Amino acid sequence: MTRAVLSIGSNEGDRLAHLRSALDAFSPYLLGTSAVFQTPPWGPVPQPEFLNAVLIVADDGADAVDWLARGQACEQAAGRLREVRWGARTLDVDVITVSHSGRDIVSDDPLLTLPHPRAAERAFVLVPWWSVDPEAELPGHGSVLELMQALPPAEVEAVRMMAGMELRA
Ligand code: A4P
Ligand code: MG
Repeated sequence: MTRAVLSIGSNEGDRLAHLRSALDAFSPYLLGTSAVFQTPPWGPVPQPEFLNAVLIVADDGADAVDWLARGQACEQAAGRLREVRWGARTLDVDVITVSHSGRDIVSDDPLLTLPHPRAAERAFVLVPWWSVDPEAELPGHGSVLELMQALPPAEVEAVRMMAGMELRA
């Protein structure tokens, strides 16, 4: 059995509908769902604010690559065009961690790097993840709470929970 932590994000089109489409696709496997957070764009590309959330999923029959493939199928269904790296997108599904029977999978394969190489620096991943699993650990980096506390406070505060905006319709 694998358990995965997925970060979903959208900053183009009907952002909430795009996040909900990912929730629907992963609903057979869902263990947990964070609230929806509005987050300033991270990275070098100027672009609109994102909505982000974190899903925790598990499946007896899935390996790590299956989670990536399922995420990419959601991105395609949301009409995602891969034009600019780190640029605006209808839907992005990043695989943050995968564990197999409780053991964390570590991979430096560029097609699926685990844990996600930039998760430790991203408040838009850590804050929703911590909110759905306060005990969470990012393999090789420590607890999500400590990672969050190590970021500039302004970055953490800028990740704002959207009251009244539920992932579940
Ligand atoms: N890939 C390797 N490892 C992984 C993994 N753990 N999860 C490969 C997902 N994909 C992984 O990704 C490029 C390639 O990474 C894939 O072919 C896959 O095999 P992509 O989704 O095609 O391109 P991308 O998303 O533009 O690039 P990248 O590097 O994945 O960007 P990120 O890291 O996803 O960053 N700001 C806020 N506030 N919120 C966001 O959600 N997202 C991004 C995108 C930038 N800024 C953001 C947000
Ligand atoms: Mg991505």
